[in-house]
Amino acid sequence: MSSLSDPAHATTGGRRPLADRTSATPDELLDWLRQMLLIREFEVRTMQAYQDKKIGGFCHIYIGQEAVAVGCTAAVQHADPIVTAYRDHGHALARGMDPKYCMAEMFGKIGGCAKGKGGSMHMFDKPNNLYGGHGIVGAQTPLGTGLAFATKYIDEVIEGGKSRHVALCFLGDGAVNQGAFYEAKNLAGLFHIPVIFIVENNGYSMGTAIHRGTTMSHRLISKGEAFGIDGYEIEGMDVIDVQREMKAVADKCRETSRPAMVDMKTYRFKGHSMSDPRKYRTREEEEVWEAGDPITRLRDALIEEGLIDDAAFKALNREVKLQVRSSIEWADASPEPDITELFTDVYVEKFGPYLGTSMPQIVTDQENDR
Ligand SMILES: Cc1ncc(C[n+]2csc(CCOP(=O)(O)OP(=O)(O)O)c2C)c(N)n1
Ligand SMILES: [Mg+2]
Repeated sequence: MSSLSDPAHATTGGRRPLADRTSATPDELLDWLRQMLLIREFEVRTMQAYQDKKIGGFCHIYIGQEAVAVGCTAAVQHADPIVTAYRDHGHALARGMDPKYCMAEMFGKIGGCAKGKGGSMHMFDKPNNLYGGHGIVGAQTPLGTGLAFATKYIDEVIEGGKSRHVALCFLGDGAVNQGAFYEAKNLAGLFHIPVIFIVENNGYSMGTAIHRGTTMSHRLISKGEAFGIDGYEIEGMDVIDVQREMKAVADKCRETSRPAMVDMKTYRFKGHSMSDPRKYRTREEEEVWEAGDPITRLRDALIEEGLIDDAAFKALNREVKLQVRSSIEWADASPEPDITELFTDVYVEKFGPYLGTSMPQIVTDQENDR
């Protein structure tokens, strides 16, 4: 097991032939590269737009962590729900949100995915089964358990079949200390709920290094084991490894209808939010991680295998730059929400079709033990 201060952490992997490391097709691999480039370019332009005061409020950049959102999303089905925290632009784009809806949301425009009323921390995309974007640290973890419970309920009780979904619930390493997370894990373990808690362990919560704020920080998965939740440690800087290992985790959870917890080692290359002088970490540490840039890794692996050349890489880069540029133009042109929007989407007026149906007969561990 490597640790955050271990340089090998940022530079291992990537040298074995691709055929030994992945069953992904060349088209899939190229798509992962395109998605990571899109997230990177989107975030660079987001920072510029923030400086230009087109974006207000809190804004957290995902640069450095691209392999996590792209690899995890590629490891599951589109119908499997996803929920995440406030560093959420990457998850939205990896899930398939058109960047123009994401950009307009940050610009506070009606064309945004939440009509411009949520902002950077609240990307929401029901058609793509993305249930936020949440600003309160750890608040999404009970929602993750709830989303997985809902899929299990529909699969088993409403449709009378076998549970066949998993939910991905992303959280930061700071969120593992929130009380809500312990309740979410308890119910997931007790009721056999197929939620995968993916801790995007970038080593810091704002300016606090993980070992200063968290017990057992060298073995985070022990915090799931106490609830009967299987744990996995995955190096999160290489999208090929992330997708392969996450697929194995997800396949097992789907098959057994059990939760899992993943300690996903990663690093944010930028500050916590838009104004952060990063005095709590050294430039040397940053350089070690930057040397393991997930985009460079995949690009080099694909070049080595002859799947792309330098010209093709540049063309891909140009394509995403144009896409992001047009998303900014679209967001600029989108009107602001009308004042009447203040009162819409606040309360649910009509409940869904399942209200009033009976609770599922889920057998708990205790009952099994009798
Ligand atoms: C309940 C709560 N407490 C405090 C905050 C302020 N806050 C915002 S982000 C953050 C750090 C969380 O770090 P981590 O979970 O590691 O996520 P990362 O920013 O590294 O992605 C804190 C304390 C908050 N948003 N919610
Ligand atoms: Mg963190």
